[in-house]
Amino acid sequence: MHHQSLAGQWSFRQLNAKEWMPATVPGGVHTDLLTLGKIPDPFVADNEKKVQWIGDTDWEYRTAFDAAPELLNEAKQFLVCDGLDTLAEVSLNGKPIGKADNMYRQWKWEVTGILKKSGNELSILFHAPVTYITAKQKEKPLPGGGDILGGPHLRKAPCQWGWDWGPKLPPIGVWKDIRLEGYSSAKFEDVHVRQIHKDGSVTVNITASVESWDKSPLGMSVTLVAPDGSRLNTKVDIADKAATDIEVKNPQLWWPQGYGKQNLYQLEVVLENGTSTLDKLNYQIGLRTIKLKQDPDEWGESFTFVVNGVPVFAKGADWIPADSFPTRIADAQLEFLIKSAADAHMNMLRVWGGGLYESESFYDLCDRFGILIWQDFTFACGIYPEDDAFAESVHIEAIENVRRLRHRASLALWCGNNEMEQGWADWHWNKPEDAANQRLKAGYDRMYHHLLPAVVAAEDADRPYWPSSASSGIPFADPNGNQRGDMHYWDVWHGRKPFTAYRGQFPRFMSEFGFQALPPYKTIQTYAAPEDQNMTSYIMEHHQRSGSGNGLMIAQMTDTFRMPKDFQSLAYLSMLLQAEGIRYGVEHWRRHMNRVSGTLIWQLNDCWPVASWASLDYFGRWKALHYAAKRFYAPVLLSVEDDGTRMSVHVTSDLTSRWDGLVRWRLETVPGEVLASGEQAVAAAPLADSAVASLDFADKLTDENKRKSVFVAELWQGKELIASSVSGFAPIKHLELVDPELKVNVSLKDATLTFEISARTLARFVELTLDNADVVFSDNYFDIPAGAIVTVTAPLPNGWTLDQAKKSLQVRSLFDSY
Ligand code: BMA
Repeated sequence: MHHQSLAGQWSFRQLNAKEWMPATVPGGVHTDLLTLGKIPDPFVADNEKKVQWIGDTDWEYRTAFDAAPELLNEAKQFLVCDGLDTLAEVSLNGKPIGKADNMYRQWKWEVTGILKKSGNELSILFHAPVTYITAKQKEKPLPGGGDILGGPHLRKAPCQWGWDWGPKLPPIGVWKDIRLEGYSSAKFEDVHVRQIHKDGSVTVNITASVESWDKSPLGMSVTLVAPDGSRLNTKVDIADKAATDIEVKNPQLWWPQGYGKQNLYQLEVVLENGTSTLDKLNYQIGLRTIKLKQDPDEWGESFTFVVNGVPVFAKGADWIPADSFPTRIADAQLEFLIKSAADAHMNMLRVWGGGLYESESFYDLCDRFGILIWQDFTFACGIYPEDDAFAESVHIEAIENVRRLRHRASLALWCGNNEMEQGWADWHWNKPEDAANQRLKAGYDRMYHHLLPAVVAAEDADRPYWPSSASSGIPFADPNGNQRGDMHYWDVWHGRKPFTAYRGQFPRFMSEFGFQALPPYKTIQTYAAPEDQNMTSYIMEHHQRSGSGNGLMIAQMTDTFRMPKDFQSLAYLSMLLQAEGIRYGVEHWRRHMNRVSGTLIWQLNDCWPVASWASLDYFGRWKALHYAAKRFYAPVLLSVEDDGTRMSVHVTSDLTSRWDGLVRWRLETVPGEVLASGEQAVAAAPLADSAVASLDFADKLTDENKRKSVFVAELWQGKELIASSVSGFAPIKHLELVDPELKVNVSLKDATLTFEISARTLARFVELTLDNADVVFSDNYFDIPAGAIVTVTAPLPNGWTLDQAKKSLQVRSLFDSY
């Protein structure tokens, strides 16, 4: 076999334009034009509007190349495009070789006989995607599926048409790898790696089918390399199919983040003919069992992921494409995002259906960091065509992507779509008197209750399929209920309910809920000039896609905080508000972990700089929510259920063995006078919530000192303070803070900065930032009780001195915001 990459420098132009311009493949029109300086950066100000013509234009890409002699020596040559975005016509040496119309499919065309030794020219014509869907939409209007109407007519990422957090910038181009592949006599058609766990040992089963075009005898040889470097081999003869087992006697298991190590094995599967290699595939696998436990119980039916026999409380977030232009996402950027998720103790991400089946690098990282993946098929919030051609295209797309990803240790579940069952059941899509509408509903039923589950059953029988998110699992029956299945809870935010509404919900699995914040001020500066830095300016509203989202933020902000004194304080408060709201929900659901089996925050990341529900912004900056997640997703959680003058202290443990420690609590005033205090030993049961103490301070609190006092709880393990929490008896805005006179002592050792921050009186939500450098602090947006010192660390920015760090440090707390 021989592969020849065709990635690299190409040329492109508007169809029939005179001038060809340099292009990068994989890549796309927007990023190519941007590199050439031919369009303004669409992420700045309202430049997005100035580049809308791109999606209404046809584009040509071409490259010239010589074919490697080794490639031409093979019996057959193929052009393989891992992804074309989206409506493409491909020609080689002037001869049309194929058409594409689904960005999620791999396209493979045989080019034997067309390919020459030298002077080959490959050209790809991309039709304007917006023009296409607009015309289709005129013929047959389909609601939803993106802001530019008609998106469901084309198999292209729904969010690329614009979403309630994303711009309307549908990319166009060769968006994945492109290459020539040559084979002699045979190649793998499909390889399926499965694992059977029994009595402490694991059988890795490899089943392959091959495509061969002569009668030569074939063999398959398999090598499994364990994390410690030890190797296991096996070899079998092949007819048109082959299967072989590798017995792993002492398996080093793979665990999700927080439950154990992420042991990974490397598997190589080789197709051979005597001693020569005909084809070779490599897989990274982790040995573990994964099940979705759905057992009837007193509340309905459980929805719990069980890994290696351990029920896992899923702590995580929903993932969207990390850039509107996915081809420019660097591996380092992906790694930063996935590592940030793991650093905040997340163990699950849901790859949301309005985006992509992600890249190999993405799943490699999830395997490595122990992040379970809930993978939606890529359909969201729309009604899709019901015709056979559409179903067939999706059928192939589903088989290809299931086959590509099913060996992954991290992959936990396949899900049909995002919020479309809700659409039919709850959003008035259903019109029983309208025959055309009922055909679309039947199309829905066929796709998500028959076709896709059949693909998963046939191609990946070891994994659960779930029809939609949210769903009860029973077609069209109460898809967003508390009794069974998963839930999306949007009454806080879209419904403008207070955060306390979260405590009224007991979903079996919360797969979406969220609250927006502005991104950090440094990020706002990249899109809004000083004169636009006002919450209701045209530019700030352009970078807000959720209806009157800025107003929703302000409204809830005035429920919680005092009016901010300036725009920067408002940006800071918006982040605190988001962090506080989500903390409130997650702590409640973790306290009810016997009933609720997971919380996924909408959303982890952003695809451009914008006001959104994300905890990490487009540049990867940690918003206050992400630091809060690091605290509220900790394996041992201290939380306080506040109810008027009553404070109930809980310790919730995701550890598999008993945890011993101590809770210390104080009722104290803002300046630090202790009105009451106590301590209580804790023996936290494994995988359970423990109610530690319930204290009513009614007799200690008057209407007046309620606004001057707080309840401080601390969790100690020996001499180490593990966690602390501050709760009030009045809304935070009514708390009578005084200047905490924050003092910071900064020191440096081995490229790590240490900050010791002390407060004379209670300081709430202390924020540390460094001008001119982005660092992740070990903690941020934390409280400091009166007289206490909090120590946090951060890596010294490259090339910096201690002095520079001291000079660029900015500190503020809630007291400074009004
Ligand atoms: C959910 C998601 C997204 C959306 C988010 C915020 O419905 O599935 O469609 O971005 O809410 O509105």
